[in-house]
Amino acid sequence: MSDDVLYSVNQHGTATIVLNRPKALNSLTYDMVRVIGEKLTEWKTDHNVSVVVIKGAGAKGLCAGGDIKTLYEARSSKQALHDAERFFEKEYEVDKAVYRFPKPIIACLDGIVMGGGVGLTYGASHRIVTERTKWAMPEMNIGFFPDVGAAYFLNKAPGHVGRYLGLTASVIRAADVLFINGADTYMESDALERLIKQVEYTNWRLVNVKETLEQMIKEFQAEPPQESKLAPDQDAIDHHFRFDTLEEILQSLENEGSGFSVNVKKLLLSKSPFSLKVALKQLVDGKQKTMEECFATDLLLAKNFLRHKDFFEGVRSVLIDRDQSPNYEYQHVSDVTDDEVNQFFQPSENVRRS
Ligand code: QUE
Repeated sequence: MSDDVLYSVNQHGTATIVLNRPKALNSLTYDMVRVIGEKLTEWKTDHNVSVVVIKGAGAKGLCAGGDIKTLYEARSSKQALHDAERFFEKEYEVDKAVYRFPKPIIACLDGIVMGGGVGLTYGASHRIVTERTKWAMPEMNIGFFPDVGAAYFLNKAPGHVGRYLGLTASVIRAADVLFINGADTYMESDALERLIKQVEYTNWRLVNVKETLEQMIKEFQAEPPQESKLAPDQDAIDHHFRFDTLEEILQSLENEGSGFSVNVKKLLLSKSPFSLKVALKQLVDGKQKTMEECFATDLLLAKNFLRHKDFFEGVRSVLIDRDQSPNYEYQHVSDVTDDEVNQFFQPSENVRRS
């Protein structure tokens, strides 16, 4: 067994999961999500575990997402395609297990928390952000779509801010993660380290776990250093992103012509037109879905993207060749038909391919 994920249980009832692939920003492999899933299943009913801590090793942060470089292999081998499908199945299963976990989970959203890192921690009961937090759903940068349950949790953000974040892949800081309901508490990174030490030293067998934990977190809690950037933009975001088609959103941004709308339009036009349309439908449909239904849709879409040119072009241009000039299948959103988008929400054996 590799040590890409570390786990431990101390004698006082604190269990810890450490994502331990710091050279790859702790991006998640199949073996990592498998081990996390096994431990959560075990700890759910283990009377020696009262509290779970999830954190990342190294200075950069919690987790940059999935191990995209390995997923990229799926383009050239049947075995790699099968492995990639298995990764998404296990990853989403573990994300769901975090939502359902019956004991407190403290998620340390310190530093980079993106994509798969967001998915792994969104369902945790006590999510803590710091001055170092950089949070994003960055999948639109690689011709993919905001997965790991984003159609569920981005719809928990105020107004249409979740759509904006998913489609533009914007990076946000602590105050905004709180604003979109992606975290529960702010504290300084140093304070978070002290909190976790105190959690580890506490004998959870002797106390009311929930009350004691919440009292403890309160003692370290502080006000975020920067104000929310999204809150002042929310009226503009809601105005432009209230539409259910990309054509209308882009037209609305064009009509306005302010600095903000020009920038947002430019951002959207840098993405795969096909990915944009699939993601918007996923997020619109997600409003009516349960968390579990959102993950089921994500699995279907992930498997279809593993068979679509734009995902590999996106990954190639950002992480392999780093030329930042993807040659996506379509040039304009108007070239992508509703029929093709709708087809993509069907199992892969039903997707027509050219
Ligand atoms: C979009 C993404 C990811 C990304 C960049 C994007 C992602 C991901 C990584 C990543 C970064 C550094 C690594 C690594 C992976 O980058 O999901 O192995 O060392 O994991 O624009 O979705």
